[in-house]
Amino acid sequence: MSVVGFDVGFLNCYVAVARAGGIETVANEYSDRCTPACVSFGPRNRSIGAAAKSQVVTNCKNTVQGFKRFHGRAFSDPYIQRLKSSLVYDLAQMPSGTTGIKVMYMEEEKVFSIEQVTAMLLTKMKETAEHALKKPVADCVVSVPCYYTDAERRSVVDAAQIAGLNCLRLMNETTAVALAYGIYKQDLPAPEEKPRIVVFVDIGHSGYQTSVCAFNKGKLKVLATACDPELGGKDFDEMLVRHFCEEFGKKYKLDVKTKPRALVRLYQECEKLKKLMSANSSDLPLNIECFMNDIDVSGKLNRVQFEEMCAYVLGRVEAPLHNLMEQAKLKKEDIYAVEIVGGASRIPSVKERISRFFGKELSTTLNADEAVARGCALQCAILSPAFKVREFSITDAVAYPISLKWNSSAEEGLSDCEVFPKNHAAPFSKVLTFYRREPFSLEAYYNTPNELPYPDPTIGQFVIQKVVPQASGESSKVKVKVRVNIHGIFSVSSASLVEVQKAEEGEEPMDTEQQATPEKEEEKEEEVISKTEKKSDLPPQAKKPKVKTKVLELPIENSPQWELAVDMLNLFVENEGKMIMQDKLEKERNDAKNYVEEYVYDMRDKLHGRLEKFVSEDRDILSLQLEDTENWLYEDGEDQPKQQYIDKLAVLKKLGQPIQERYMESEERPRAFDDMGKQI
Ligand code: ATP
Ligand code: K
Ligand code: MG
Repeated sequence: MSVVGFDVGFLNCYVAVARAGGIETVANEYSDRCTPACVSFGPRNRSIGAAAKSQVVTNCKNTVQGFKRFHGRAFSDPYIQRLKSSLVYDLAQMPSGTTGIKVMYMEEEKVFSIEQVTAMLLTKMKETAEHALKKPVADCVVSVPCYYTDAERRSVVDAAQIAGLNCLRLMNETTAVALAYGIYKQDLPAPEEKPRIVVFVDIGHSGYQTSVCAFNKGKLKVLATACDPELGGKDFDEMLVRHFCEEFGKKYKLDVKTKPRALVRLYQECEKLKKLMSANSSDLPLNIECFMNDIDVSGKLNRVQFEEMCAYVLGRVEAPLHNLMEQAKLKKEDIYAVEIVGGASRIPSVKERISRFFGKELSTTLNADEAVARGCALQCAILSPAFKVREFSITDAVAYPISLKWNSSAEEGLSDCEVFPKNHAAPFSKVLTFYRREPFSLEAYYNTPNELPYPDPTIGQFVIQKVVPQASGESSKVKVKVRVNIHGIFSVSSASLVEVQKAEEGEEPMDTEQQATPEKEEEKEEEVISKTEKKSDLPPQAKKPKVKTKVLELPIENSPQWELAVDMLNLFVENEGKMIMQDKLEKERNDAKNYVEEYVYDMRDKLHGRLEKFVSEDRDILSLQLEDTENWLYEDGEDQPKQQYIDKLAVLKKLGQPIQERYMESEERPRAFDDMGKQI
């Protein structure tokens, strides 16, 4: 059992774990708690995280970042098509129609699905967690933006599976933040008291999310969420890049957009400048040496100018806040605190606007970068039977209203029904009752297409199979359980047919309406089942003859939109395993090479230093060998199988060993005498 939370950011990822001492954000192999969401492909291996980020400029075409928003999207999605032209790397269509990434890997052109790419990132984060916990990691909680739709969520669950993780919950980022806020609060109102209302704002690199939550002792309930999935730090970078492209065009006659490498460098420098701008209002320089065509470029900017050029972006900060308050039907006075997190929440003018909207100072009591990961780890601890945490119940909210439509009897045509309105509590199950004689199909869809971050409102098709009429020829009562599960994903989780076995004399036949009017029973998951059973009995007041019924489980054919086929998923799991192995082998090969290199430099120094007295005629042989090896490393030895390096090292050590031994002996000798002296 592992207790781990992963914040998979658009730009920055964080890993938090639970240990005896509590929740801790852990550092990667570079002692950095932030792991860049970046994967780089090379001729022999992949690099992931910080190692990949360092290749953004040198290996730009095969270094992939900014892929978080590709999940669950068709390649033909206008969002993907719009982005495609501005990306340095290539996108491609997967056989299923979803989005893939085209790179050169192992000297071959490869297309990886978005699930595979995110899995690679998760593989790295899993290793970071394993290193910290010193044991294998599987159970975890992974963050997703609260505006993610079903297809996006399913895609991330698949990615986790490809990385060998068991994702106990996909957690909305703002909800993770709310949990990190609430669980340690000792002074929350008692359960029967008026709840404490807190607004959470997370503005990261790609997206802007807000939520409003009600807190009582031991529980939190998300009342509403409102987002702008296209507003974040990157939009500010974009404005800066646009500005400097123009400026350098005029000043140096450079067309930056034609050189991907230069453009990538400009983005990096603009992001740095933007961050500096948060702390300084004076003129700040931007200098890049050898930017393009051997030209050094420079420019400068101050905060006032920056805010002017970002006026449009800043103007979009308020709309989701309005929307949020409207949905929750709350007044600004009802808000106890506004907690902000996410890197871009550090931009002074962003803070100003949010603060002005609520007419109050913002709270920054949470770690702006790590709160999401910490919240996920807390959720994992709550879900894990192996870990004791304070009781805390979390009720999330459905982001987009979900409807079902189906074909009623021939005359009636299409019927539909909203099963989960916006902000409905989640996870949640409902039972719908249909009267049918044959298998039928339900289509789930989002009924507010304008709100959706992508064009297709379809969630999926669900066919209730093996439906047969009653022995009497009447329609059968079919109970269909639909739910929004713990990941926030809609599904038809079960279906059953109520078979009337023996109707005793004088019994009324069961409802004979042909029309499928769904009858909703709003219960939290556990209770729904018992209620269903009771419902299959007749109402107690009517002293009608007893009807014996039998409940038959019905198979359901699930076809969620953009679902990754099982055989593909299995293939991806297998391939990820192979790539992990390949990376490991390549690392060992590199390590073996490094050992040779280290030995060469180390011995050469020592031959002129502390070993000098202990070399005899073997010195020249060794010196020559060291020199030869050094040359070899730069030429033929640059790229050899691991064994070659091991053999080379063995040859050198064979020559070096006797010298080292003579030195050790002489070092030991005086000490040996000392020890004897003491004994006497
Ligand atoms: P998302 O939440 O959209 O998936 P993310 O979680 O990767 O993205 P964060 O790490 O929260 O994003 O924030 C990164 C953004 O914050 C970047 O645009 C970064 O430049 C910006 N940022 C970080 N520090 C500062 C700062 N001091 N001033 C301005 N912007 C900053
Ligand atoms: K982050
Ligand atoms: Mg984030």
